[in-house]
Amino acid sequence: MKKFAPSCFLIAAAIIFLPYVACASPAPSRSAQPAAATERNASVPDQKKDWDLLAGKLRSDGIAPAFIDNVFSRLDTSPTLVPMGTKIKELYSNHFLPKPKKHAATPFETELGIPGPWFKGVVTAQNAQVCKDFLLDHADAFALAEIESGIPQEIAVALLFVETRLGTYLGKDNAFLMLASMSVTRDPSMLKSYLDDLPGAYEHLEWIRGKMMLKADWAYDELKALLEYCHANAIDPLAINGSIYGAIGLCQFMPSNIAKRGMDGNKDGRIDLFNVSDAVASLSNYLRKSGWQTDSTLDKKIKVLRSYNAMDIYARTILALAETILRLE
Ligand SMILES: [Ca+2]
Repeated sequence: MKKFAPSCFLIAAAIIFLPYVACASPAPSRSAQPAAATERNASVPDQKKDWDLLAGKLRSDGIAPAFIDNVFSRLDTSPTLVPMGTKIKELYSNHFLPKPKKHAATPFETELGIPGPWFKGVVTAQNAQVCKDFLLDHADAFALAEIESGIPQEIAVALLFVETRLGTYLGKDNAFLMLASMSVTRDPSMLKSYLDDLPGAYEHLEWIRGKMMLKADWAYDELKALLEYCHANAIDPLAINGSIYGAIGLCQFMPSNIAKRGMDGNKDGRIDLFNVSDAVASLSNYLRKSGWQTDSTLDKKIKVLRSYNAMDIYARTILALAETILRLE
């Protein structure tokens, strides 16, 4: 949830080694591109058959047939291996490869009271000022969200900054294509270009296959949620960009979270995560439902933020940036 030269970029490198991102934005890697992106973006064999099977399954699962047919008839792109390949590399590295060295706290971290690690370059006075200016520009939206959820405004704006640089970096990948591709990439034989780079990968093919099946099923459910949301709100799925794993909007929600935790912040009758009021209300509601309490311990707050994005560094960066905003003159 958090990119930019944008925060996502900051995260991108770290992400590759990070664990599965749970909810709102599995995503720091949204902008991450594998080293051999061109080669790895090779199409999945027999693409037409894959798309036809996927469209048929979606129709049989209750998505409006005419809507599905319209979307797939305009889809002129092959499935891409990037989202599944990147996810498997991340999961495999985290499970089988050596962990990074332990972080040593800097004086700045100690003084701020939020031990790192933090995403590089995010927790600065300059970024805190940008966040503060954004709070002033959208004062009503943040105030209402805080009243309704109890989530401090500096936490909400810091999360938006880490996720999408306050909406200035919303992801460059089509969310529909990413999720659809991930849902049809189910066999390790498809990921040779990724597995060749992972030490010992061919000795753990069944483990990899199991993870691929889980992630493909997860992506299919998210794809269904995305299509249901788009159909209900007359949105073209092919027009929505997002993260490499299909997270969308300023707050980088996974589509299934829109129905569960999305909020209509500006009260116009629909949830639009590309609208500041709706995004702030939604992310605040998400954190409230995850158990945020302002008087919680640091560890508890980290735990709540990690329900939004599983990376420890993600949670610490948001808390440190929020504290920096509070300390501005
Ligand atoms: Ca709205």
